[in-house]
This record gives sequence, C-alpha cells and structure tokens, in this order.
Amino acid sequence: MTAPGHPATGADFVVVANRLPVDKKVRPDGSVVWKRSPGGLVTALTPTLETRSGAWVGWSGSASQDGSPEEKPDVEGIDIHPVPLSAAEVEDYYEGFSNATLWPLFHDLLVKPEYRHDWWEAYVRVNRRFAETAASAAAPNAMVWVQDYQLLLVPAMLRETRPDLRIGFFLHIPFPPTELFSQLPWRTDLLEGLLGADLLGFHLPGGAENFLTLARRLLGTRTSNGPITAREDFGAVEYDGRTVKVGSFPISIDSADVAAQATAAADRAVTIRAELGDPEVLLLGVDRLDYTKGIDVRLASLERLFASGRLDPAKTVMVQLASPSRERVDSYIDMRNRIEQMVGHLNGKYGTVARPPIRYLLQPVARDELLAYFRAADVMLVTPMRDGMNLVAKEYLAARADLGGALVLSEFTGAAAELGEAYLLNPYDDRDVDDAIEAAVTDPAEARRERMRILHDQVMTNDVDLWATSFLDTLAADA
Ligand code: GDG
Repeated sequence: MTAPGHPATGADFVVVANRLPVDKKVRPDGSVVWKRSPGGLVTALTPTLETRSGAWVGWSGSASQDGSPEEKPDVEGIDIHPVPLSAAEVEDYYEGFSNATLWPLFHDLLVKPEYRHDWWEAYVRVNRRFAETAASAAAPNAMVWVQDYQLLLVPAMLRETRPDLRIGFFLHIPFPPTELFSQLPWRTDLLEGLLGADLLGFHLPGGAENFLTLARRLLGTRTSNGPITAREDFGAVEYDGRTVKVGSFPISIDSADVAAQATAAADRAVTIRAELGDPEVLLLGVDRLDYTKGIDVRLASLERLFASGRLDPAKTVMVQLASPSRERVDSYIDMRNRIEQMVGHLNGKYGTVARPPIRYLLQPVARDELLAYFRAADVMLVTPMRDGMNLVAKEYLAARADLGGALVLSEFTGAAAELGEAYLLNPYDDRDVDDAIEAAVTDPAEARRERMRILHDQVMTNDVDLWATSFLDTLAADA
C-alpha cells in the first residue's frame, strides 16, 4: 500500500466529498450492488468528472463492518476511493455533528443545533480519515477539490501532509453571519480548517463576505474589504504566510442535458396530467424531505387559498414528490409527521374520494419521470426557509424549453439572486406566499411566457460547466 503523503502515482484531480457518486446496496442474500445516487452534489459534479480524468474520495452510504476492507466500486472514468465509517461514526459524525449541529446552524437555526463534544471528536477523526485517503489518492502537485460542510477540517489536514497540493473548498449550503457561527464551541478550529485551502468558494457573495468578517473578528487576520461579485471579484485572507482567495460561484445544472431529456419526456407529461384527471391547474413540489425546504409553507398556503376560494380544490392538483432523507435524525422525523398530517388534513377537508387535491410520494422518483413531472406542471413551488442554491428550481426552468409553466421561488434560496423574473416570495409572510402562488396560477399566459423566456435563457447560459470551470480556473491561477 502507498503510504499517505507519498503517492507513487495518483490522480491529478481529486474530488473529496462526504458521499461517493454511487450508493452501496446490500441485497438480502449478502450480494452487493452499486447504484448511481441522486442528490445535488452528484448531479452537479458528474459532468465535470467525466470530462477530466480524476479520483473521487467519499463514503459509500452504509456503515462498514469493523475490520472488513471496503470494496472498490467500478465507475467508468473515475477512480473511486471509499472511506469506511463505522455505525457509531455514522451516528456521531454524519447524523450528529454534520446534520444535527452544522446543518441547522448554517440554515438560520430552523431547528436548535446540538453541541456535543463526543460528536465533535468523531467529526475530527472522520475528517482526518478523508484527508489521509485524499493524500494517498493525489499525484504530486495535484488539484484537490473538497466539498461541503461535512469536511470543513479537511483542507488544513491535507495541507499538513501534502503542502504540494492545490486545495479548493466549496460550501454547498449558506455560510452564516458571525453571530450564528460564533455559537460553535469549535469555531476557531473550523475556521482554521477551512483556511488550509487556496480557494474557498461559496454560492453567494454574502456567504463569502460573512467568511471574511469572521476571519477578521475571530482570528484577527488581515482581509480584503472590496465587494465580491459572482465569478469576478474575489476577496482574500492573509493567513499563515499565505493568501487564501475567497469567492462566489453560484452552482448550476447540466442545463442542455435536462432540456433534452425533458423534451423527450413530453408525451409522458401528457399522460401524467391525464392520470391526475386532467386538472385545470397542476402544482408541483420536488424536494428532499428536509425542514429547510418549506414544504409546510406551500401546504399551509394551499389551505388558505382553498378556504378563501382563491383556488378551487376541484380544479387543482398539487403533486409533492419527497425523497426520504436523514430519516434517523429526530427533527426530520418530527417534520415528516407534521407534513403528512397537513396532507391528510387537506385531502380530508377539500377532496372527494375520487379526487384528493394533494398527491404525496415519500420515495425517490426516477430521473426521467421527474423531468416528465417538470414538463407537466403549470406551477413549480420552491418555497425554502433557507437554501444554499436549490437545483430543483434551475432544473424546472431548463426543462421548460416549451416556455410553459411558472416558477414560484423563495427569496431565501441562493437561486433567487439570479432568477429575479420568478414569482419571488418571502416564506415568512403568509400573504406574500398566497399572492405569489395565486399570481403564478392566474397571470395572463403571455406574461408568464415572457418571464419563462428570460428564466429559461438564464439557466441555459449559466450551467454547471461554468460553475466548475470558473472555480477550477480560479484555483489554478496564481498556483
Ligand atoms: C444541497 C444544498 C444546493 C430530488 N428528489 C429526487 C431527485 N432529486 C434531485 C433534484 C436535484 C437534487 O436532488 C436536489 O438538489 P437541491 O439543490 O434542490 O437540494 P440539496 O439536496 O439540499 O442540495 C442546495 C445543492 O446542495 C448543490 O450545491 O443547491 O442548496 O442544500 O438535482 O432533482 N432526483 C431523482 N429523484 C428524486 O426523487 N432522480
């Protein structure tokens, strides 16, 4: 085996992410199958990895039996390096520190974060394992791109053993202001972990600016103070004799691919509407089942719109496709119960036995089927309380090459910064939510089409390739 820090060969480009781009499924007979996994990050990075030959370091998605070696799945064009996690580490590092501490803290305290030292210790241990695996996968002077909030310590850990590497880090979720971040008992360690990178990327200029303020206040470092703009104007932190660049890189999707697949699904879209009884208005929500996504916001609004007669439940169907997520974390169990109660209430009160107005699925849907739903929907409801970007909004827009449909979008998503022609709403304001949904349903067809023309063009021009290329070019510059 090659010792960490001294690779004999290795990849020139290494992605380090919590999850591998495949899921490991163990069948009842013990045999193993690997399936490509859905999710924002995988969707976003796959096209880039297919064009550059590289390695991917990540966890398979299931706990390892102690002592048994991890199998290496065969994925075309990508050298896969699985990082094993024990059942206890899944609980403490993943469900605990990542998803019950950092996730709620970075999403405006929508639920109360838990600060537990035993979770922190697991987080440090697992981050070190990721860093060691990445160090052994990377060729001399390779470029390493670390992803997201589960791995905030990896940049500095990697730099310790492999100062030759060019290290980038991208955060997929919002970066909070100092007042929130400072709640973390380990705030300094986390900042120092990130500052091991050469380039730190955030979706929005606001997140990058929050980071600069924090570095100044907590570490007393010198930072730039000019404005940061998407992909163009960068900030800088002077740290440990180096300059760390800080920038805004709004992520996107493989727009051309989504548009082509959605156009191919046009017939299926017609069938979907027929299966739903050809409603006059078809509303759609597509989300991981997560309390940040505001599924309850749109259901509560429908209740008010039905009750006041502004929408007719006999002529309206809302499809909510929810993919299960973090199912053992308490706050997710509570939220699921709340949403299912709202769906039951709306159907009980406003439906008939033959025609419930809400159709709710709690299961992942195949990608081509998802695109057919995008193509079928009159109004897409994207109503998060807070979201780093939200790729669903962009996928919906790319899918509408026919310029049909309308997008209702929360101002608290990163996507709203680029998609000003959407029906924007403040999810904390009931009236604003109701008005936005009603306008998206009732505005004249020509006005809706004009908005869609602008939005569709925006997403077709700003795709995931622009995101990845602009980040990697910025990382490679000044090397
Ligand atoms: C994080 C940030 C940021 C969903 N259900 C199904 C399915 N999906 C796909 C969607 C989309 C992806 O999963 C979800 O991406 P989002 O961006 O909406 O949300 P997160 O998972 O929270 O992602 C987010 C993102 O990272 C990237 O930086 O935008 O703010 O929270 O691609 O289509 N795909 C299939 N079946 C489903 O049932 N096939």
